[in-house]
Amino acid sequence: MDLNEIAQELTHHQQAAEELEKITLRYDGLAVEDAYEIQRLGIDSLIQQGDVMTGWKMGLTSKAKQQSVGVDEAIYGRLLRSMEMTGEELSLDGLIHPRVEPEIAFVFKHRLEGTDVTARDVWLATECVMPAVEVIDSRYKNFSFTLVDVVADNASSAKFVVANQAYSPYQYRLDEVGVVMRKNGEVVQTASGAAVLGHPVKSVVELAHMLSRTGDAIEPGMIVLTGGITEAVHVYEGDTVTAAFDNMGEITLNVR
Ligand code: 0L1
Ligand code: MG
Repeated sequence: MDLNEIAQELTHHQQAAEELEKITLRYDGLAVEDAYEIQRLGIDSLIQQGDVMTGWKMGLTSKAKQQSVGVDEAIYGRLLRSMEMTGEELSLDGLIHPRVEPEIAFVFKHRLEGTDVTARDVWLATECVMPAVEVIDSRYKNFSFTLVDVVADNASSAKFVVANQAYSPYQYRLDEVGVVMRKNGEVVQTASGAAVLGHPVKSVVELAHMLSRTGDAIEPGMIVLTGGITEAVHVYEGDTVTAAFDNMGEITLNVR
C-alpha cells in the first residue's frame, strides 16, 4: 500500500472540495498509525507548496461526538496558515458540507513534548487562551467514515477563526465557560468547556501524549484548538452564526 499515493488523493479532494467514498473501503488493513502518516504526508506536500504549519487541533473530544461517529478515542489534526480566517466572512468556496463548532484555543510560548506532560506543564507553557470557531468539513460522502478515514482526512480540518481578544490562561475556569451558539438569531447549541474531556487543558495534555508516539511536539508559537464545546452546526449560504463565550466575547461568521 502506497501511503503517499493515498495522501495525494485525499489532498486533491480537500483542495478541490470533491467528496469521495471512505478510503477504508478500498484499502483494507490500514492502521490508525498509517492514517496519521497519510495525514502527515498530505500536509507536508502542502508545506512544500508554500503553506506553513501553525498548530494542531484535537477532535472528537466529547463522549457525545465519539458516539455519534462510532469511535472511542480523540484524534488530532494539523493546522495550516491557509486555514485561518481573519474576518467575519465564511466563504463556502472550497468547502463541501461545512459545520462550525466553538472551541477554546491555546497559544504556546514554550515547547511541550512527551508522555509525562501534565496539566501544570501546559499552564506554564501557555502564552494565552482565545475563543475560537472551527469549520470542519469531512471530505467523505454522507460523513460516513471510520477512525482511520477521519484521521487520514486531517481530522476534517478546513478553516478556523480566533477572537480578536486574548486572555490570560488563569483568568477564567475554562471548564465553566459557557457557550451559546446562535444560527440566524436562534439558539441552536449550548454547553460549557467541561464538554471537552472534562476540561480543555486535558485535551492539550492528551495531544502532547499522542504526539510523542511519532516524536512530534507542540512548538513555541503554535496554536492548539482543543475540541468542539458543542455539537457542530451545519451552515449554508446566507446563514449568520454567532458563538458567545461567557465573559470572553463572541465570534460571528456570515456565510457567503
Ligand atoms: O474537530 C472535530 O471534532 C473533528 C471531528 C471529525 C469528525 C467530523 O467531521 O465530524
Ligand atoms: Mg473541532
